[in-house]
Amino acid sequence: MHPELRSRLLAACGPGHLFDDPDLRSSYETDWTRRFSGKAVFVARPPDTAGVAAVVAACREFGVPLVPQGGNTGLVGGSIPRAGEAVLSLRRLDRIEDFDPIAGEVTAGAGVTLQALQEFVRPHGWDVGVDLASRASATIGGMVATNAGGVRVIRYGPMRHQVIGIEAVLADGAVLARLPGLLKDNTGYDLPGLLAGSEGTLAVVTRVRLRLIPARPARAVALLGLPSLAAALEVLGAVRRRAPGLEAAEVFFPEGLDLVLRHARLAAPFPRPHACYLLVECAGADDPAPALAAALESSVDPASVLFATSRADRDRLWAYRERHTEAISAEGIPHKLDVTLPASRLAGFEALVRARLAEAAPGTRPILFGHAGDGNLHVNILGAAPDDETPDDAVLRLVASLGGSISAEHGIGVAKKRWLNLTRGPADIQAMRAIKRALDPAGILNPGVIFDLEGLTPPARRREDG
Ligand code: 2HG
Ligand code: ZN
Repeated sequence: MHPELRSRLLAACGPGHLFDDPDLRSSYETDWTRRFSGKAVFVARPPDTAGVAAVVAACREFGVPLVPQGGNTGLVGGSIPRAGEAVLSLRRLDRIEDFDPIAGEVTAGAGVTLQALQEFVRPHGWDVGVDLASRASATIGGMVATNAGGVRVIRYGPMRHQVIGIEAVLADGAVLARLPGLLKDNTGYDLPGLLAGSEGTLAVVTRVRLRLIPARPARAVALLGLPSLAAALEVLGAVRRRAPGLEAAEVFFPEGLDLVLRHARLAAPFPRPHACYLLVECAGADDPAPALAAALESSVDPASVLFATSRADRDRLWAYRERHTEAISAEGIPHKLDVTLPASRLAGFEALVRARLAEAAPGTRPILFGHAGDGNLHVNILGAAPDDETPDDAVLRLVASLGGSISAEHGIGVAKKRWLNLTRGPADIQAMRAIKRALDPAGILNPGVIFDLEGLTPPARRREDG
């Protein structure tokens, strides 16, 4: 590293927070799937926004591209280095500030984990609108940068909908400050909305002002065993119409449940297996259990439904769904295809995708699960070599042909950029490229994520001798 760059980075990060030792770097170099990894030239961990701005400015000057990283729970290779980038870790920006218990708003540093924020606001009667299984590690900055979804999108929308203000460092080191979070503020372009979901390619999110939702401690969960996904969607329709406060509607199948039972050492939920499982959760100010039970009464066999209301019992039912990712990972390195289908095509998609995979990539094992309420299925595939894109191609083309999206909530990263044009037209891609060029002309921020930009390469490194 150029000595001047090193001294500027050291000044920005402080001792012990700039390292290029391979042992210290390694946890920043592989993503959660283990399918994507790359060497970082160094890892910089600044403590605050000024430090992030100084790192970005110095790296731009010395031509070192940066990969912003939060909790490194991404699943599309978008938060780990690929070809000579440095990792800019935001984890030290972990302050929770300016909590407003009356308006239900809070400001979180990019490195605050979702769980830490939940634990901070819940005792005050508030909650965070987005919740997901990786809550202990996923950070608010990363969740905004990827517009994370999770299990409550049907009720509260994805992360972008929670954001009312953003502070971010632009590619030249300038700080974009839109933190006050006025609910009504039509003053020019909605830059916070643009940065949410930009996957670290346009700016580095440093702080976020979030709107909170009222905590709803009265909750009821039902887990149902059903003969098909079509039957599960029918039951879900009845719950939507009749039960108040539906917050989550998740599905999984026997092949995934078997992995969870084995790896998490859990007892099977029902004495006999079912072709599809539906988990629904309702929440409200009053106990939602009676209304949920009534909504299910006429459409399900009582022997195939389990109810839970206490925290411990609900967690026990949720474990069958939430532990899918880790159980699959314990089995091998999966290909993860996170797709949305139009509601009317979701049930048919299950059989189609299994058949398409059997034909295009025989011997691979599909494991399907996901957020039935918003048409989002996670097609995990085991048994394919990490660099064999045959199964990915087969699934994503099928999804596009059915009018779906090739990325529901995980982003494009590097994993899906090859297929961006399946569901985004030329004018759309052209506009996105123009935005990238305008905001990051030197290509310093997460290059190679979402798309490759010809002619937009980081500036030549300053020579070692300066
Ligand atoms: C979930 O819904 C996450 O649990 C992870 O989005 C999905 O592992 C996956 O494919
Ligand atoms: Zn998900």
